[in-house]
Amino acid sequence: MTDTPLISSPEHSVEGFVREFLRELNFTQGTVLERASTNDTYLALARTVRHYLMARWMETTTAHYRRQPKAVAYLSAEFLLGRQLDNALLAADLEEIAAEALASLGLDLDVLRQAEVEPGLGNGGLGRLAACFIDSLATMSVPAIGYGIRYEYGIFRQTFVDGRQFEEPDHWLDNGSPWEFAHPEHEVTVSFGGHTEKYTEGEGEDAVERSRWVPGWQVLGVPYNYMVPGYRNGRVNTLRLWSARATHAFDLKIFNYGDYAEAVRAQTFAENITKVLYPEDSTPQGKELRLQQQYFFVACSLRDFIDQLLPEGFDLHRLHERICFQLNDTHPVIAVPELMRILVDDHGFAWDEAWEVTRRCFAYTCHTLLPEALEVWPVELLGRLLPRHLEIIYRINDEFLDEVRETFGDDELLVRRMSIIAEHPFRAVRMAHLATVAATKVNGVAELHSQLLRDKVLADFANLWPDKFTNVTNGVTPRRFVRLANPGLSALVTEAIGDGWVTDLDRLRELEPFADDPEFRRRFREVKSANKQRLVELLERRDGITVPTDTMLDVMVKRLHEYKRQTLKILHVISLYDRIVSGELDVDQVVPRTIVFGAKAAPGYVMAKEIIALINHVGTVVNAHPVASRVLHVAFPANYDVTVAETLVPAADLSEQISLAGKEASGTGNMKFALNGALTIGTDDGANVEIRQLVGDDHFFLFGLTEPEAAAIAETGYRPSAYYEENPTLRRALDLVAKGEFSGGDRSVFEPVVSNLLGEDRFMVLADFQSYLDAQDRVEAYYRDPEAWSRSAVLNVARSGFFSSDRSMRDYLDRIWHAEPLGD
Ligand code: B1H
Repeated sequence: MTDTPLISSPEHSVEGFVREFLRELNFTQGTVLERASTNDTYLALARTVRHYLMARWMETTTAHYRRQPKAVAYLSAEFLLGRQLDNALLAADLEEIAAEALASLGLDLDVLRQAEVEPGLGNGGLGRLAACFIDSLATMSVPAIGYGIRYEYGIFRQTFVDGRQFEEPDHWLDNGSPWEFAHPEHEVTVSFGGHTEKYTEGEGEDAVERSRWVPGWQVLGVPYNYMVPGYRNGRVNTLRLWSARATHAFDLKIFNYGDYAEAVRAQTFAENITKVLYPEDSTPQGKELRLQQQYFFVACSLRDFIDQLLPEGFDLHRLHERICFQLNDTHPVIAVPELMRILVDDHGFAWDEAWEVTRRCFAYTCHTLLPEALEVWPVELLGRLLPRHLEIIYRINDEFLDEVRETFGDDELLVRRMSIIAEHPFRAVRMAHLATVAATKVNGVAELHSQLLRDKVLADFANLWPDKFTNVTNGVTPRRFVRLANPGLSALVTEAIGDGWVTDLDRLRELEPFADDPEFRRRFREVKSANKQRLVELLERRDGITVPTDTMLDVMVKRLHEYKRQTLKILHVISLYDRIVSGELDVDQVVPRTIVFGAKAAPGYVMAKEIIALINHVGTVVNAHPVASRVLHVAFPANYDVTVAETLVPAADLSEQISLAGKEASGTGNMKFALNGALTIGTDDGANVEIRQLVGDDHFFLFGLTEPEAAAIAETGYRPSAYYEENPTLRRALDLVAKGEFSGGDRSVFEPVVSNLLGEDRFMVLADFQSYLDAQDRVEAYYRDPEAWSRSAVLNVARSGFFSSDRSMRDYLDRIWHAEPLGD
């Protein structure tokens, strides 16, 4: 790398900003202010902001290359970034300058903000976590790079037709994508298919048998770089997302045969690899294209790190001194055999030597407990797509099982349980086992989750290698989810304790005394109520939904999954409705609530889609009822995304975190709500456990079975119908659904939902129903006392600093990566 001086950033002033903006509008966008569309001005604005970060980006990149510190590569099939403009303005300290500069030109920053289409390159918590983590790493000056996939279509756009979910493609790139930098000159070739062959290397005494891969077809990976700006610290890290292209050789050959149509088809085939994000959250489907995606981005990323980021001639025996590849769930685990292949086949390492290096370069984060969520790849498929990798996996497994036998003796049941290869119902590679065998560390994402991993899901492995297992509780970035999303609260907090909390969230503790200050509480309530007003306006503008202002805002937003139990929430609504309509509850005695749902269902998840329809239909009936609608309102805006979350979370009073204990690995929405001063109603699950410990029992509404209780019931045989028979309130609520109250009298519509609850109810909704209703009664009583409620809300804010993703990153650095921030 040369020492050419960097061009300095544009002047940090209103005049400087105006000049740069107009230059962009005129010379890059090719238009004049008078004729510019909103999209033109948005693009010019984005590029202007980009320029302010550019010099820092180049400096950071150069410093990493020169100093070669130990770095972290976060490998993730998803990065759910959310909008970029606001975050970039904040990081570069340009919010006020930009607003003023634009105003001087007759433009409104708020309007331009809304022109940005968010990149929805993730499903939910796992993808958003990756985005929070790279934000924190940049803010903490840690040398880090994110590697992932540039999907041409992100998570689908959800619409409702007659209350049912329909999916439409997400055209996020259509209006141009000002935050990315394509580098086709750094394209990487990725191979697939073909076969392996044995050959002998050397002669006589020195002869060694080796295997090599003769691939069948190849594609190119083109890197797209995204800036990951640290918060006002002069650092900008990189997120590198890969896009697939056809190789020129491939189509040229076909062109030469004169088959133009076939050549174009080949191109489409290659480019399909990064066409679309698989919209499964928690339940991966074993689709061939998905394995192609996984190998594609991992192969590109390893090649990139080794060939581009390491100095020439670097001794790969020392690779672990320079990098830790963090595996975000099993999606990138094919990187393990890929690194072995690179070392053994491309660099001539002996097997043991290569394994020694490989097992020191990876760490694995598990994000689930559901057995159906543990990825497996049929051997048949893996062998067809990646024959050399399958060979390598077999050998890793053979040696691993030898170690198991050495340690535990010939316990064949144990060996079968631990094997990387499953035999039933078909021969398949268990990616979680492969990851666990290869990783230096395996972590869960909340204390309870990590404990259950050690005790249940990966217990045999924890026996073998107790020190391999650790916990890092998830976190969320306070920049996006407090500072940007909640300007009112941010200003109030900063006035009270200064602005150090933005990068040191533990300092929120200093707010504790303010919880007892009536004036502070009054202002806190004012902020909450202004945030509700913002939400009401958003729902009106975005969805044409009218909701009342100044009611208790009760929010459940997350992917639709049976284990998360949106059905429990809707049964509560139905029960309230039933008791109001029947006169059992005096409507004047009920605390008015607005219940907001946001949830996408995986397109093939039939039951989840039925539940969405049920929520929408209940909403329609409740909202139209002359009496019930005085105190109850249900809103279900379609296409919940990061952008909506940013307005919804700060407005919430009550956060619904009601999964069956032992099923939600962590949750991160729960943290966002607590940090924004919502009280949680929740089970003893995932990170709820830690939230409750920190904020205190008096400021958290706990209900439901504990994990050991639920496990014991499952063990002895769970009979949901018993709860139905014994509990008249529950019976009435379910009967209303069954007899068609919410489906125009048609009993067949929601029959599958009802019979599932009465027959199987895998996640014990009925068992927790009464306990949930009782907790909701406590919520209602408490909410009547605004002073007590807002005191608890302030304490939630003050005591939730632990849930900063900066703290998560510190834990990863100390417990797993053993890397350090880059000094000046
Ligand atoms: C989480 C996933 C997930 N766990 C498969 N597992 C996917 C699994 O595309 N796929 O196939 C996508 C996502 N996502 C979530 O991770 C957990 O359910 C949450 O509890 C947790 O907070 C989040 C982040 O750790």
